[in-house]
Amino acid sequence: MAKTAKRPSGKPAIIHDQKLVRGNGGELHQIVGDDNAVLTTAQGGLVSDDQNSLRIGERGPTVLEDFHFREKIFHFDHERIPERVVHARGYGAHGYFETYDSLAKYTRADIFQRAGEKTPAFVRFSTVAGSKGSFDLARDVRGFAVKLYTKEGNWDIVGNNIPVFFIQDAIKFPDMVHAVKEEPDRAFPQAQSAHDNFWDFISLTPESMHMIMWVMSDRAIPRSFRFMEGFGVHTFRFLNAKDESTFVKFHWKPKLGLQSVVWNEAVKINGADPDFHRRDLWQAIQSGKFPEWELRVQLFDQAFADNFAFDVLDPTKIIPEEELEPIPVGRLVLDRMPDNFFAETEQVAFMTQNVPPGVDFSNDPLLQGRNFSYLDTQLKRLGSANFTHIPINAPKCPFHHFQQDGHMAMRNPVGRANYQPNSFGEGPRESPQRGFRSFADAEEGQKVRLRAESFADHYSQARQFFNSQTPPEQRHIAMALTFELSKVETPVIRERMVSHLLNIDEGLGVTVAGKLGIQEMPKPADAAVVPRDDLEPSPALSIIENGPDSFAGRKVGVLVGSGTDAALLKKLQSAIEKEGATMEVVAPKVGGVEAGDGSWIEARHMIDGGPSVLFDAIAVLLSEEGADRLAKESAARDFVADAFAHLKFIAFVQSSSPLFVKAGVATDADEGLISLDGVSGINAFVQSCRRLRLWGREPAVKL
Ligand code: HDE
Repeated sequence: MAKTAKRPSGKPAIIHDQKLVRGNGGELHQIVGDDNAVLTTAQGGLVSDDQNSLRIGERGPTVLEDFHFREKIFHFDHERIPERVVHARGYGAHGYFETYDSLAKYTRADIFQRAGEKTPAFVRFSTVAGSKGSFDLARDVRGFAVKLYTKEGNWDIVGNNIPVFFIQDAIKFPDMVHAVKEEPDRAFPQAQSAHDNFWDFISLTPESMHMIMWVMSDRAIPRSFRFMEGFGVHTFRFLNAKDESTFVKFHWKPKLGLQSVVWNEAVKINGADPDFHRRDLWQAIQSGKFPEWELRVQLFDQAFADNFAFDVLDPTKIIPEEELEPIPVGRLVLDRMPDNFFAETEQVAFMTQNVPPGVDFSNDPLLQGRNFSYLDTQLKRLGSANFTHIPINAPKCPFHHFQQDGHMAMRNPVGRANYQPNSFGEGPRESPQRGFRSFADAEEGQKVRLRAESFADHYSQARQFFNSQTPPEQRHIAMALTFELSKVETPVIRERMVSHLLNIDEGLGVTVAGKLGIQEMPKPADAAVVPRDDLEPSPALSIIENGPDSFAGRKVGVLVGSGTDAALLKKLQSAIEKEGATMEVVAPKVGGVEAGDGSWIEARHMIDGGPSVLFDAIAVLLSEEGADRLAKESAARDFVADAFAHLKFIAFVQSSSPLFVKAGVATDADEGLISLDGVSGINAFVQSCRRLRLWGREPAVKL
């Protein structure tokens, strides 16, 4: 008999007699926490004792016939599947894509035919180099993989938060990944590119220079998944009903704008909360603040491609947004966490070759290689050719094929004919009209192993990227390079890298060489093509230039102690929440503190567990007595000193001064310190916070 129950998400679902619940995606989950259920084996056998294995006498050996123990340990021993060879650490969420307007002129893909059409989606964000248990704020590229369950099959846009890549040909991918991962003889460093092998490979691979500029920029340390862009990277094709082709590049733009952390902050976040990005996404979705991105497409024809300064098939190049404006075509909203991390986020299988009719590939050699790799890797990881039987990977549209059997087959064809054509009138049959058709491009040429000459310019767009950054961002690139290369123990590798930097920007090369203490300046690297200096800066490439002028989605940490002004705290909280931001209280004890008016203030963190790196701005609301006490605690002093060093806006009441004095931060140091003692203090603080950081402070703190 079936009955209904509350799922964890609060939605009613059917429970079968087997105590299984069906998730929104069709997944079957066991119910845990049902008081009336009797524990069983996986075979359904009722268990009488799960605390003691079966043994001969109280102190004797365990017997082989203990099938319950055997099954339990057997299953536990096999819980792990191989982690992804790259992008092992990831976090996913469900949502939907909503189409703005029909794009029928360009593509016959069903998803783009009707305005307002909603398509279910699953997105997985990831770091690349670290293993599954590494930390979130590694300096790294972020994966941005989107699975769209369209009515004509799954479409995966398996992108990154950076629009270019390290290499031009997929055949170099294993070398590149080996080089960035931990060194094989010592198994460190993990989740870090700051080591000899990586920079050795990079310095011997000039085509990676444009990507290196991006990875050394703050793009590689995003504030959270919600504040980063996504890119399809390669040039794809749209095909319309007449099979006419338009080239297309995909860009995801976060509604909340771009934001990153600073490096010193990243290092500390990794210690304070290695799950910083996961927790951020979890909290945003659980509190109903659904993250959103707009899909924009750069559309162009063959004539544009022929006239563009670089080869549109080269994945180390962008088409600047100022040169070809991306057109908004829809929005992606993430509104539901998976019910089970393993079932969904870990088992989801993204594949670049999953495209619906109306979307097609270009000849980008990286994309061509990826189309081969992603199927292979799923078999390795998920262990069976039937990985599409796992609900997260199954299409949500009707599907009919004759594939059968194999390990863990969950669905098999019924009926007699398991082939076609057949004489029994049993379908399915192919449809030349509705089915996928490739663009009938005319291809000819000799079979060669050659890199196109049009791929040979490795420095010009790296220079353009650097020139498009604001001064703080340029400083960060120089400091990131210095940090990374300072971890390289082989001097010749450091020098070789500097020789490339000189081709990108002489000042950058000289600065980095100076900071590394290189005595004799190397010559600029030989360049196959002389780097161009006529490319216009592209403001779209700067994070700071694309700040949101809004504090929505951000978080303020407020330090309180005994005697704090509760009324002021309340007013501050409502002003912060009015901005669409959130507030968390940090106190000496997590149980909270007694306010000046005798009321009780609940805390979210104790001071050691709530350092200011977890927040976008802070407020310090201490009574004089509270400030005197906390001035003796290094965690409290760091709370203030770090917020100042990380260029955050800091609100305070004058009675907190003793703590500021001990933290070495003058309350009148700059406009980023805002007193809440006056009537307009709260307003001034909240308005300043919209700027996210006070970049003007940076020279004073030398980040
Ligand atoms: Fe991947 N990549 N990749 N990659 N990639 C994988 O597939 C590969 C590349 C990207 O959240 C693997 O399922 C090759 C570019 C993301 O599950 C594997 C090449 C871009 C994810 C693989 C590339 C990406 C992967 C490992 C060079 C940005 C995580 C596990 C030609 C456009 C997807 C897996 C997820 C994962 C191969 C380069 C993005 C081995 C051969 C360029 C976001 O198949």
